[in-house]
Amino acid sequence: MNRTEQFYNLAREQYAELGVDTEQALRRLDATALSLHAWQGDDVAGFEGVEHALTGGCQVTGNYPGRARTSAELRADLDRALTLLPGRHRVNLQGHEVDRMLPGQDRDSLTLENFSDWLDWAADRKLGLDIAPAYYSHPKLDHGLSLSHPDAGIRRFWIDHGRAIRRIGAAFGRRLGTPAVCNVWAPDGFKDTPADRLAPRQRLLESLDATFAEKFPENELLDAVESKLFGIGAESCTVGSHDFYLTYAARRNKLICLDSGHFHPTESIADKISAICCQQGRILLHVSRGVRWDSDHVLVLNDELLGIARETVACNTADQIHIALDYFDASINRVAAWVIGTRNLQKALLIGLLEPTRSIQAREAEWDFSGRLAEQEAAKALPWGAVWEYYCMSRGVPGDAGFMAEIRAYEKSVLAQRD
Ligand code: RNT
Ligand code: ZN
Repeated sequence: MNRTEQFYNLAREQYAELGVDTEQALRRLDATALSLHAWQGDDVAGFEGVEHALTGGCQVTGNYPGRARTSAELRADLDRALTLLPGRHRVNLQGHEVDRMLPGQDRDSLTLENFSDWLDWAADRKLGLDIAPAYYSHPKLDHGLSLSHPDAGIRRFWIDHGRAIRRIGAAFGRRLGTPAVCNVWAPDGFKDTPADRLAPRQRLLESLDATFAEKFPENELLDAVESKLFGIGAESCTVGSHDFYLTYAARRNKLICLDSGHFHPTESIADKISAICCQQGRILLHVSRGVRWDSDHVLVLNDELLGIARETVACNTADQIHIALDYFDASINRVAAWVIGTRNLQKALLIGLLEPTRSIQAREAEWDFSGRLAEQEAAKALPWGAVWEYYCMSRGVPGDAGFMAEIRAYEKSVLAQRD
């Protein structure tokens, strides 16, 4: 028996004394598929073969060598990252990360043919695929507006783009046997104080209803709508605010996408999860890390992430929470960004799964808030790291001390050859 197994057995005993079954926790972690955001690998640039400036507030900073320039390169990088993550996951695409564009084609006329290599790749690996329309970085994002633009022709273009992506997502769901989550996030907003906040929101509402008019069974497609507080160039008003989309999602039975980088810096989304789930709401999480104005830093194991993971474990009783990652950092190795961030999210979920919740809730039920606080704080010192390292080893992936060597080797042999 090696040291990892020895440490795990001791940890397992300690948790068992607290009524926590570590094997059950690991089985639940195995069953928690995370949707990996492909766009960390191409800096949200897409592969349309035309140079669209990065607009809509998706600011990617850094120029670390080795960015994926084609969907094939992006799949190679994702393959590498996935081999360093325990469990089986999903991959999340943007609507411009196409395999190819056909002559004369634009985003409003995309079909499955534009993503056929992605679908074959996912099917070969038994991965789920999610997808999102790309309402940004395109000339038709005009004066910062897409679905809420006053020109009906521009709105029609973006409505057709969203309708096309939903059809593609439903085709993913049919072939892969797991519904594609199709997340609508439109960057529409105003840099300075708008003269009219109502009309753009009325137009967004109509455009969304037109986008979602075509019905698909929920075993093929799940629609989500994502709110945002502000973006670069949309500091004064975001048309699709949280108030707008939470209402829309409840009225139209859509998933509400909570991006943890999209709220006031002191506002955590952890407390929103139970408030939505207790009303049969369904949630798409975009787990990210906001740092000052940037909503998209690589995840670190901090209190915000621990809180989101704990609440997700506590509320996800009927798989109504879909967990995706969403950040982009071009200042470090992009495969390392995927692996470090995703493993941190898995650690946070494991810590939530290993919490001696029954005992802590019993203290609360007895109004023993002193005991509750003592046990909550004591839980932080439990040996979750020994369970994590055993989880990695037993699922055939390197532990925390081992994965960077494999990423550095990949950088030397593949990424460094690209520029
Ligand atoms: C933008 C939103 C959105 C994007 C992706 C690329 O701030 O978070 O989810 O990150 O569409
Ligand atoms: Zn997001």
